[in-house]
Amino acid sequence: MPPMSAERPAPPPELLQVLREGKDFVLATHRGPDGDALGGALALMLALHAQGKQAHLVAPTMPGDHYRWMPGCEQLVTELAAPPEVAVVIDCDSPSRLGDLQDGILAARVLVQVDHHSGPPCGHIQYVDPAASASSCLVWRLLEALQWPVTPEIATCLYVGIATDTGFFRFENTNAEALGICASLVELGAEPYRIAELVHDSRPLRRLQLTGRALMSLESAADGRIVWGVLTPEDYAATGCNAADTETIIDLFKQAEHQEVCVLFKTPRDAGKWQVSLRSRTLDVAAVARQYGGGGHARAAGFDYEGDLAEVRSSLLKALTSALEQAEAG
Ligand SMILES: [Mn+2]
Repeated sequence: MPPMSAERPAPPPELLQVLREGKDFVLATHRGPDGDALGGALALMLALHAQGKQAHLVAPTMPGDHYRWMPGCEQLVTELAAPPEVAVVIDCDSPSRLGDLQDGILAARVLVQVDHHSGPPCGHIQYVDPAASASSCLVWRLLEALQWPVTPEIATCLYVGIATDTGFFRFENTNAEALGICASLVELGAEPYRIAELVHDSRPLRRLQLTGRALMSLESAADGRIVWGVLTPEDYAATGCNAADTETIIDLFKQAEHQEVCVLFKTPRDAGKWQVSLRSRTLDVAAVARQYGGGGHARAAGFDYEGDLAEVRSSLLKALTSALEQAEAG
């Protein structure tokens, strides 16, 4: 756990200058944008608009319905019109997660990375702090440093980002800064109850049905310390779900007693292309994900795998078991 009074890196002056002086921005985030990706990017977009600047938000895929209500979300597009002058990539630990937008974004004259993941640096200017609960915290720090006003709409976006990335203030990354920022956001107009309702507590039935299928698939390994589930194209088809409906399902796996690592193997469409998500109590699963070309956070990571489920499952369970044994021995 990060120390309580960890030094918070201040926004780099060259980034503040780019934001102050730039006229035209493209903000980009990862495929399957989650609450933090959208919250941080939408907040920055709205703040740039309020300064009279052009700012467009792109993501390779659209978010789930439970985020579409967010202020500014109707302006999100999935295609880049032209190579951007200034691109700000938010909450995206690897350029590959920009999907088809990757080449266009990387061609920006000025490329900025704002993130709380601990992946390899990307772009000309980085503002990265892995101790931050959410990328939305970094956007808050930027707006504070710029002394740009935080409207109720911006406050709502940032609150969604911080609330979702901390599992509504339950995960290990919940810290004093996140809670303090959220208190300020509520004073500025964010409505915690309404946001929790819209994001968390009003889901289409199909999502609950998909969740049920994932829970029914659960199995365990390593004496219950590893819990894993599977979602196949049949599960998505039978419930009418798409890839965006999977978010937060793995977080339910964490309720299994004795578990130290949870895994969800999912493939919405193609039985040979697996997206593997990892969650852990103590183990650094980002290190394990990196062995498969993925990444993420120590407690929440993932990777893509092309091949058989049986193959990736047996290899990953082996890798996780030995990582758990090593952690125990060390
Ligand atoms: Mn995040």
